[in-house]
Amino acid sequence: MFLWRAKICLLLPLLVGSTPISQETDCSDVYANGQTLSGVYTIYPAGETPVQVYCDMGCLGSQSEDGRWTVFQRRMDGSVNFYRPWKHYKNGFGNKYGEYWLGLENLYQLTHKRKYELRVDLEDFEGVTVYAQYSAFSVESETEGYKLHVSGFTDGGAGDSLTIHNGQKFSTLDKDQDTYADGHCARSFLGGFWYGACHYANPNGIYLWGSDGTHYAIGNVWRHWKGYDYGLKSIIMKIRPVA
Ligand SMILES: [Ca+2]
Repeated sequence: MFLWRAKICLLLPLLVGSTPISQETDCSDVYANGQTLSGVYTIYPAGETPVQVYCDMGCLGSQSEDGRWTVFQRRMDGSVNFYRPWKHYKNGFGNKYGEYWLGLENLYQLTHKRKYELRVDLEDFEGVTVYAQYSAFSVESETEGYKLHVSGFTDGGAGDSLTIHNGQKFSTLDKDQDTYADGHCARSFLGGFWYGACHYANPNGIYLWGSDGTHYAIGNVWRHWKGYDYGLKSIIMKIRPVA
C-alpha cells in the first residue's frame, strides 16, 4: 500500500503546471510552485523572515485528498518537550522533521491574511486514525493574547473537542490567560494551549504513550475520541487556505 502510494506521489509533480509565486506564504503556495511532495519547505508567513515548516501535500488515495496543508503542530514520538514558556510558544520550537510547534506569531501572520480551514489528524497506538475538520480557523495578534477562532466542525470520527476552545486566549506555564479564575490550566495540565476552564483537548500536553490515568488529563489527549486518560500516538494540526 505504501509503495503504491509513493509511486502515485512521485508521478504527481509531472502533472502540475506552475506559475511561480515569488514569496511563498504557506504550503499551498509551495504546492502551486510545483513542489507536490510532502516534506520540509521554507515559507514566509510574515513576508520577510524565512520559516521552515512541514508541508503535508497528500497524494492520491490519501485521507488528506489534495494536500497543500501547512502543519503547525505535530506530536508523533514524544521526542520533544512541549511544556514550555510563552516565548517558545510565540516563536515556535522543536524539529520540523519530527515534533514541533510552528509558533503563535506565525499562525497570526498566516491567518490574518487569508481565510484558513483546520484539520486535526489523530492516531492511537493500535494504528486507528480519525480526524476533526473545521471550516474556519484564525488566531488574533499577541496584543489580543493570540485568541483562537475556530468553527464549522466536520466529524471524521474524532468528535469535536475543539469548538469549546473558540474565543480563548493562549496560555503557557508562565502566562495564565485562561478563564479559570482560581487556577492555572497550563500548569495543571502541563501544556500550552487555548485553555478555557480548562480543556477538552490538550494536544501539547505530556506524551503519555497510551493509557495512563495516574494524573488527570495531563496528556496529549482528545476527550471526545479516547477520553482524558489516553495519550495519543500522533496528533497533527494543519491549515490550508479556503477559497
Ligand atoms: Ca487562570
